[in-house]
Amino acid sequence: MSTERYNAREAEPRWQKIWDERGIYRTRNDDPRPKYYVLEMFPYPSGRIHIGHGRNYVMGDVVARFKRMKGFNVLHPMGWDAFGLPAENAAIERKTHPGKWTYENIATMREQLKLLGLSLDWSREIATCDVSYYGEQQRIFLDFLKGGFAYRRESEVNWDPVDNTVLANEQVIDGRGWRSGALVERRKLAQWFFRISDASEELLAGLDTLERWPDKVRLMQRNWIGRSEGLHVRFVLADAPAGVAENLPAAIKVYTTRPDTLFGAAFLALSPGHPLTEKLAAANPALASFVEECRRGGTSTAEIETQEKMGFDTGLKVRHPLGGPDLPVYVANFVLMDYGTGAIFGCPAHDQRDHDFARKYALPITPVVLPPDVDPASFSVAEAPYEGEGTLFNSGFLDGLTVPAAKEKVALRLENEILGNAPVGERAVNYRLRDWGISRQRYWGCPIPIIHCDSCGPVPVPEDQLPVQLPEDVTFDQPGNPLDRHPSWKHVNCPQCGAPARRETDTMDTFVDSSWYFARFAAEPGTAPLQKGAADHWLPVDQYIGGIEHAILHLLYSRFFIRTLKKLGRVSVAEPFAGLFTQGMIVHETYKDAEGRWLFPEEVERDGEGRPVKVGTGEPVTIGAPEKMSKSKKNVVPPEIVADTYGVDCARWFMLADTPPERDSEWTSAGIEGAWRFVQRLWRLVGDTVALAPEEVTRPADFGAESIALRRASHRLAAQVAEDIERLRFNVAVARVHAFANVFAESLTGARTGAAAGPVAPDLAFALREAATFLTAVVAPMVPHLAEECRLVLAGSGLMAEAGWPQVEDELLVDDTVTLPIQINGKRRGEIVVPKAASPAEVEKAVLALDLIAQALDGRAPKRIIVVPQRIVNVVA
Ligand code: ANZ
Ligand code: ZN
Repeated sequence: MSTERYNAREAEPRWQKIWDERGIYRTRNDDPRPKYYVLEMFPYPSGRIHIGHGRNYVMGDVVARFKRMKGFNVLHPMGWDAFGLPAENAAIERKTHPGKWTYENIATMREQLKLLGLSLDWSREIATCDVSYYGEQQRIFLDFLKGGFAYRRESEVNWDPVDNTVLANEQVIDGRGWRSGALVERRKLAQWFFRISDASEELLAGLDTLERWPDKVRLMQRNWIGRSEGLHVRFVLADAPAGVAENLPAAIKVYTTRPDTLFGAAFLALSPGHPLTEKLAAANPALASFVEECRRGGTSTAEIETQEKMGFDTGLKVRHPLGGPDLPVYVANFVLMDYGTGAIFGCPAHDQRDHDFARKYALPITPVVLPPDVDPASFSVAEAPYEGEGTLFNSGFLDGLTVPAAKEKVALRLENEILGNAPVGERAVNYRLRDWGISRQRYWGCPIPIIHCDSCGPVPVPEDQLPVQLPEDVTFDQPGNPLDRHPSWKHVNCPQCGAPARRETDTMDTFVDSSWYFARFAAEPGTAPLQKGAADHWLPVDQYIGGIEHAILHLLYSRFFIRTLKKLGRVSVAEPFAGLFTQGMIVHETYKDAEGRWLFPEEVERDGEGRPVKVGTGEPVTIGAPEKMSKSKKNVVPPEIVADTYGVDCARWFMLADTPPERDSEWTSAGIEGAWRFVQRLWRLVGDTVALAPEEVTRPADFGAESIALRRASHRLAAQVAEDIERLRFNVAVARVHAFANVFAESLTGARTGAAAGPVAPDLAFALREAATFLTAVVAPMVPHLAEECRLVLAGSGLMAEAGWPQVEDELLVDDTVTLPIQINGKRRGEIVVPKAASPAEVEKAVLALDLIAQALDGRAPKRIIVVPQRIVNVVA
């Protein structure tokens, strides 16, 4: 028996070096094997990684290694989502350059990822801030522009009036600028957009083809796109009171999904940005200042929706389209300009916002939908609106109809009513999805390749002047965009007329950078970043793995991007990710010292009585509940510490073992120690095998019962773990390995006992070596370093990293035993496992030998035993 411990600290770097030197994980596009592309969402280079970041990379790595063993040409690349605000903040705080900070972080994190033993093709590494990458992105932008998928329009931004700068949504905290603390205002600015809303329907339909995506994510995307079917209704203006404004339109068009509630309408409301509002405000200073007030506060939808409802009565009235009383027209802060028509009718009895509004402005609340089985006399909506299904009442020709039937009837009636030369009602489909504003007033991003000329307008940067590179010499000592105040960068001549002109100083949203990086990985290193042949070969990504926080925007933008590239003829695929998996997080306890300061786990130990204390000082420490690992709470574990103490294979094993991969998993020292013990056990099982059966054994013609039993277990292990990994059920795979280890250990003990009398029989030696080989192969994707070491002991040469998955013999998978229930005098008393081929006489003999029979019969012989083959055994006492 081998007593030597497995020394991960020595073995792991040694194997990593060998893999590296042999270039084992380099992928070639011309490899003839079938392709498999596995990708984890690439990281933002924020500084250092902790073990909590590692889980999705390890999961992806298991899949990559497994698919290689299964004979696929696997692409498993890594890169960096490297542009973004944190680098600028770091530049401000540390007086460094964002690029320097970013590339330094990348260097650190690359080494940390390498430590995890990931089978990545590092030759394809990219950072989105590499000029070669963002230069191609500028070409894509210009293609989008030419194809009509990009355009410029005025749109609102968050404006910090003290710092005189545009703020990103995440820089607005409780309505105030993050640095100045000033109340944020909304300002209009000309910005660039991608026309994603035109793709709403196809993005929705495409979801149905993504069968290997979690339902949850598909639902989130569906809701985000937010398709709704409703009616446009024109409300005719009554005669305006004197002095309101001149040249008013004849009617106001609203969008409603509840035309059935028209008889409950109490008011009309216009968005503060509605053209009619603007017209009215021009003649009404009080309204103008109300609109001004609405502009305060951030631009995010969440912010607009949570604000208190505010309205301004314009004095205008409209006619009710179905003959009800005239309705007042308000301007209201909760009506969005860029949804529907920017105008609504309000029905306070059946909508929460309208209810809030009606209570505030003392408008009538008339119910028109009666819930099922409710007496109209006792039904009240004074306190809360009723938003459910029911039967129409108080509604003239609609009375007695269900909500859907009433919707249909109103639609039919209004569609056929012509006013001027258009119908009063028109069916309409709306989507919540807005066009994607990509302009950011920041330095650290991909410059938008446009030149603004006073006479020619916005002009694309000509092909031969691309890429537009970011200038290096910038300062961050004052607020605002450094590109804007750079002395020379933006001053260029117009490519069309040659007159002095200005570069666009906005850069692109970093979501653009992450919308096509997976296509960049497809191209061989050193070649053009976006190549049709390469992208078509590798895309879609077969398995994409990442956090649920990216369920909506990143995935939706990437889907739009690839669809658009397809329309432009640059790729042939429509959907970028065929399979998606969202992994759970790693959580860890938090620690605080007596003063309430966070402590790192390595600063905490247990004293003699098991109480947590601070290392060195012995001060008491309070332990908090497990939370997502985060730098700010210090509940992080650096990979280096794990590698040095236990080896990264232990960390990998633990991350896969503990919980289903989609759920959060708690990192504990007990857990990682358990993983360590199991790694040692695997090593011993292999060592023990070699001690008993040191030589390669040729396959004997016949196998004894013990050998067959072990072989069955080995082959079942290989078959089942393969399926588990295919389905990403890593924890189940680990559980199977544990169970197998027990079976294997028993066989080894049996063989050792037998071996006292002489050498192990060749059939058993073969089965033992096969078991060890299978076990090594099956754990190889999860603990790749240990597997190499085991293989070396078993086979003497070759690399596990280049080995195939074990050949499973199907006949060893069929179960050849059957479990029969045993009844004594008609009552079920137990069961027995017998070979399927056993004769009734053999079954009877086996049953009689059972303790439970002897006990039940008190030593007497049974009157009769009836064996129904494959079904049941009946004993008559
Ligand atoms: C009258 C009504 C009565 C409504 C009722 C709802 C309930 P979805 O399903 O998301 O499409 N709406 C329309 N345009 C709006 C805008 N620009 N800003 C804010 N709200 C707007 O929502 C459609 C409903 O949201 C519409 O149906 C409209 O209010 C409102 F008992 O019309 B409803
Ligand atoms: Zn010009």
